[in-house]
Amino acid sequence: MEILIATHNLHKKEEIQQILGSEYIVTSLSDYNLNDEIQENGKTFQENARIKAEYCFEKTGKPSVGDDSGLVVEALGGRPGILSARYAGNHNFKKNIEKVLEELKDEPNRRAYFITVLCFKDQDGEHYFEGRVYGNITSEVFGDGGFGYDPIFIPDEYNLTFAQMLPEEKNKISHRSAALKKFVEFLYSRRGAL
Ligand code: ITT
Repeated sequence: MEILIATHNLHKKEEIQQILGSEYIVTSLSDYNLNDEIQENGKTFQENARIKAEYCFEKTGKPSVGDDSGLVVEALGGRPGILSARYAGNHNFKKNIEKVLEELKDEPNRRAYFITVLCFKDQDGEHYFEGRVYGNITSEVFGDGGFGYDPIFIPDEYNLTFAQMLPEEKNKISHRSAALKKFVEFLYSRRGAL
């Protein structure tokens, strides 16, 4: 069975292929030359994930997955949230981190979580899968691995930021892998029921 992922990011495609295993063929927007800028103008992670999945399904008719992720900071009323990628500058990780640290200056409540929402869409409808990882925001940057807000996020029960961990260590506990695992369980249980 083929599953089309609404991304041009080859790392995302590979990660999903690894988790789904060889019984599934994972394709991405690049495989279909779909180069339109998808307007992620939803108000929630769910809406943005659905917009991406619907775009792929309408263009190709293939079972499709859209995803949206971000960092939710309690003391900031949930920001940067769905604005995570462009909080201070579009995909400018350094500026985005600086803005969060500045806003949290003198703020004792450092609680936050990363979230991923996946939307799977096929001819039978839509299904959503959510993964979260809870932790705390540091007061300065630590580590240079990963991407995005990794250098300022320490997951619960660890002493290191995501950016100080090996990629495989992060992937084991990440919001993205938690959502993907739920999606795989759904695919397997659905296959069992057929
Ligand atoms: P595509 O939509 O092109 O796939 P994106 O950067 O928008 O790329 P996401 O929706 O997954 O990707 O994530 C949105 C932003 O949330 C991302 O740019 C980061 O700033 C932040 N983010 C998401 N997952 C993260 C992670 O694992 N570590 C650090 N930051 C993350």
